[in-house]
Amino acid sequence: MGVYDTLHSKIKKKNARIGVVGLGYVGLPLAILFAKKGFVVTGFVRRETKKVLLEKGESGLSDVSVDKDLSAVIKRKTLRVAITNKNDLSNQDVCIICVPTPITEGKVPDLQDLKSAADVLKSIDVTGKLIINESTVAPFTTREVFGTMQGEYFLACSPERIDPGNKTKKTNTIPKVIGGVNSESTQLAEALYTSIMKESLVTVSSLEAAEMAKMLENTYRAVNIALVNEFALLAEKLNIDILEVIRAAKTKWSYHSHYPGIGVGGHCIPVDPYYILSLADKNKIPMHVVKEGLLANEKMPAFVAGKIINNYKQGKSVLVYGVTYKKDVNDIRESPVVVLCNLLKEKNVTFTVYDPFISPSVIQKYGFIPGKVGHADILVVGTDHTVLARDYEKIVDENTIVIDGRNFFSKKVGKKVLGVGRRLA
Ligand code: SAJ
Repeated sequence: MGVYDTLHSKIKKKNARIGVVGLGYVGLPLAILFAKKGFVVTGFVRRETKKVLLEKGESGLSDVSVDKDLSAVIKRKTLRVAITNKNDLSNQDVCIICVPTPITEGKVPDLQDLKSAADVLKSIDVTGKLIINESTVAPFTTREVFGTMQGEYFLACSPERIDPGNKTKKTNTIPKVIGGVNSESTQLAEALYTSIMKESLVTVSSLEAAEMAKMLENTYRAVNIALVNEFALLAEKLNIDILEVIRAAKTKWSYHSHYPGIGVGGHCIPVDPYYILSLADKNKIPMHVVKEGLLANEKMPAFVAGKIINNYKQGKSVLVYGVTYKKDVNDIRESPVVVLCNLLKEKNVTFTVYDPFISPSVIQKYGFIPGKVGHADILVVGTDHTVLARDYEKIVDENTIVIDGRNFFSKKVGKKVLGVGRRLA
């Protein structure tokens, strides 16, 4: 039997040993799904501290249901955790790469984690293996980074589509795009994911089509958020309520709602478009809409900071409630609220920061003073955590000014609510 048939049979019989490189919010749920389906899975991490936590059933993710599932598969030994090493990797039949692909300070792709994973694979004979890249990259990256391994192997790209904090959309309930370097690779990846998916598999003709689809879907979101942020700035000037306008606009079938706010955070939406911009620049194709959209989003923290400064004077207590990049997650990466807080510090505004999902020590690590849920003269809504609906009553009295960075409040509270593109006075 040839290498293709051998691997295909192993996958169909669930005998294929699966390695998942990177056990974060993408890799860990994926590894658990395969382990729960009966595959023997090895999860690879870089740090011993992370390995110890995972073996104790501690995922570190906001979604606590992951911890329960993790403990079960660790106990059943269908998932084991290893520090990335060539021996264990060479024992895998499938290697799925789920490592971060951030951008540098200079907003260019940072592929060091991806290349580190590839370097280990390059040091072994990958004959008969299926390598899948789930990390978000621009077209041709998967081919460049993983396309020159030793041996007769298979290569596919299936960009992750996780929505952290989303209780309904899970790894296997979101349609999954798959593109292979050749049809055999696509078919093997399809056979693999079929075993865990409850939603459709969307096969495309190449690695690059899969990579480009991910770039388009996330850049679409970034640019449409920018559009509504720009409309919010004008609406505010014209004393028109942007949320009322959106409610009306979305009655049109072809309008897809996005909402203005303090800014765009996370490791996807403000980051991924810079990958396609970098490729476009190399190919001398200007993408003005993308570039300007990202800049428009990046101006939002300063816009909201301006409202705070205009209403602040020394001695007034200011509480920034919520510092994570979006509601009900414990992730602070690329958070626009961090940008806002640093702007306030530059302007000598005294404030404290409270977030139900972030410990005071982490808040201190970012250089801010941890606060608590208690009366404030100015309440700044940095993140619209669900629990704010309960907490705000302890913060707001009739004289409190609310700077609502996420348009959380639908009715006036305190003295007035200054939102983004709306005010409730
Ligand atoms: N945001 C707005 N206005 C909006 C929507 C979001 O300002 O209308 C802000 C959020 O507050 C956050 C940032 O943008 O700071 C990103 O929000 P997000 O809901 O897109 O959150 P993410 O980064 O967790 O996006 C994930 C992404 N998943 C992947 O990249 C695999 C993204 O593709 C999804 O579109 C998104 O979930 C989703 O649809 O929920």
